[in-house]
Amino acid sequence: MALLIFAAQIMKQEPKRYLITAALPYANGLKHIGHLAGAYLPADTYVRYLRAQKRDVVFVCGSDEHGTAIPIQATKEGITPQEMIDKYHPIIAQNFADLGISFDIYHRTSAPIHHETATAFFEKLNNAGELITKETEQYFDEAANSFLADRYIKGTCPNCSNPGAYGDQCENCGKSLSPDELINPVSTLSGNAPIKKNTTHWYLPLDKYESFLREWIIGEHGNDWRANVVGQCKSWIDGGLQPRAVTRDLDWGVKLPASIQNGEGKVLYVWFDAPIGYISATKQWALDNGKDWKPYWEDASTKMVHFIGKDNIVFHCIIFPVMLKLHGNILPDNVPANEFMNLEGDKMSTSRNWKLEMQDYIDDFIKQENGGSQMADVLRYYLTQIAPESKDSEFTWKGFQDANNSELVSIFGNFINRSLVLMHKLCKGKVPPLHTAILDELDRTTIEAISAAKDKITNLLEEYKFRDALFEVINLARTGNQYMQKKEPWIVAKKLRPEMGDRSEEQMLIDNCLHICLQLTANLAILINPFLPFTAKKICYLLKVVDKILDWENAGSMKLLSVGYSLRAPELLFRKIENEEIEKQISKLGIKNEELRMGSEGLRDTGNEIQVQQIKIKDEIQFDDFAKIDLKVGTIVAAEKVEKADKLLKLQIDLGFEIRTIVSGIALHFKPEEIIGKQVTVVINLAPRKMRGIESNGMILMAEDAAGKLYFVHPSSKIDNGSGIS
Ligand code: B3M
Ligand code: ZN
Repeated sequence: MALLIFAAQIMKQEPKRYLITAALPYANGLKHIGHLAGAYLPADTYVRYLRAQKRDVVFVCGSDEHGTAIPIQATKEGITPQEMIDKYHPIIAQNFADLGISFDIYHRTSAPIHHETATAFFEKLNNAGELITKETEQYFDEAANSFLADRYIKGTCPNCSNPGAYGDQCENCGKSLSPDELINPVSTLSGNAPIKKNTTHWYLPLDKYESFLREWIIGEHGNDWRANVVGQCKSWIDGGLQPRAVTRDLDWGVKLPASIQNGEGKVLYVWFDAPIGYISATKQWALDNGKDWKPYWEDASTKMVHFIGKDNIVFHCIIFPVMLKLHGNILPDNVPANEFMNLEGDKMSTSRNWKLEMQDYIDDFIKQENGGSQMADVLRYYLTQIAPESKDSEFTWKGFQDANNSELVSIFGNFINRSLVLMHKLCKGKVPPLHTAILDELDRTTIEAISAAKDKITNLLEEYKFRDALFEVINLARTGNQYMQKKEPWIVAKKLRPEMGDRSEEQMLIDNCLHICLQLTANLAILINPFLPFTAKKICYLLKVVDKILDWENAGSMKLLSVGYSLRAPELLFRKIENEEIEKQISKLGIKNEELRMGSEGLRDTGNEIQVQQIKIKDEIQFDDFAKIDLKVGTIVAAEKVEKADKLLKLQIDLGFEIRTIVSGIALHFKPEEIIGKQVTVVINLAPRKMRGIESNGMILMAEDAAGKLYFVHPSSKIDNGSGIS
């Protein structure tokens, strides 16, 4: 009993230091706002809050540069894996910086310190007998003379029937897979069905740790971790854990140490080495800053939190914790994983090009500002407001515009702007005094609302409820607006009698109102700072106070601005977002889909016009690849515009044996009525795809001339619908 109480006391103690990690993105392409909203933005918000609390915190992230995702994408781009990671690592790092993601280090898993750390980790576990080796049959591509690890093998997902699932994961339903689970597996190297061949690998015997994991996750953290995280872990554990291979037959990755027998030609499984990347990043950060990295990973008084997306839960809650436990490290205190964020009615996806990349947003909104970062904060605001904390959420451009125009501009920005304008007009540009003798009920409740908001926001941030916390900040600004609206200092000013000077009751009422509004403004700077850091800085500038004021302990104070202090002339914190800007973004999504449909980089929106660039010749294919495409003649029997998508037409195509719905990106080129009756060539066995909520079942072929004009491809004379083309 005494021991229990003691343990509870230890648990309540404030951690001595914090180690915050955000999932290491693969350096194989640009990252989209779904990634940003999933892991990086909530992590950054939390870290900024901790820093404002003056806690000892290190925030680590970096590029994940191993795994089959890297060489596969490099082959597609016609470059080496090394060239690819060297290309994307700095771009992704800069994108994060432009959006205010304040990592203490953005490291790389290709760094020598990481290779050393990961090999030493493996060696320690292996030497201690914690790993087992097994010889098993694995898929092998004879034509390519290569084992088919992870993404080198594709097939149908046993869970959701997605025909393009990878050997390690289905990107459609998020299920983590092993190659053996795929239905109809195919090598992505040659397109052939693979054979099985014997090979030896090292395994982490997860089955031995089922009861430890159950006790730790469900027993210890069943109430303080998010329900979706606990739920996913529980179903994994209930399903029975199997030993998990932690090595691969590949040449790209962290090589097995020379001391390991039969380790030649093998590398660590990417999901073994990548989370160790958090450790090597901490080591590098410590080296760069003259610190000791060890307590962050070894001392129980460290609070470690992993911010990730839901597809990474099993790795961070089951596999990595077992590795950490066996290696003698601390375990995470929480893993606040987010669900997915959809975009305009459809799942965000890199492979289908349905996404908004950070880079696109930066180019279109932030670079336009000439050095300002107001628009970075607008994105941060909207993404936090719709954060998929408990269920999938949806980014829409209309929602983005509304969040900016009706909340940031009309509530938050408006309150601060009015406070400054009126202070300049009615209080000679100086912070007016507070006349306590005449404070009324409304003044008092408004003052109380400030410290109440601080308490609520603090508690919500401690519980990783960023959406709700941000709502409370805006609510405080709303309270400020209502207060000012009720006090109407501009009306009171009309009753001012000049002969009374500053001592008239009217002036004192005005003073009190603006004193409270200005102190509230300073409080808003502190409370908004973790979410919208650029805005917080701008408020400090307007109030002529140093950033030090943003320390969290200052929130709730009514003495942040000294009486008589002169403030800067007001400047708008946020600008209105116009309909045209939003429409342009929506139609860009249409163009992106069209690019994909054309299978080339042919079309690019350059802002004012659509330009045609040279079409690349794609890689050579075998006849068998071509023969997989089923082409048939059909006739367009109905066509209509797709709502809110300038580029898309919804077509009904008569194929003789059935009428198909196909969504096609040709609306800029043809009016619906002029194409009815036209014969077209249809790819009829293309996997169905949703566009704007409409399922498209195939694709029509189009030819494009040098000027970008489109033409239907059809037989030289009308023939029966359903006729084959080969
Ligand atoms: N690179 C997968 C991903 O980007 C993987 C995360 C590693 S975290 C250690 O979602
Ligand atoms: Zn699936």
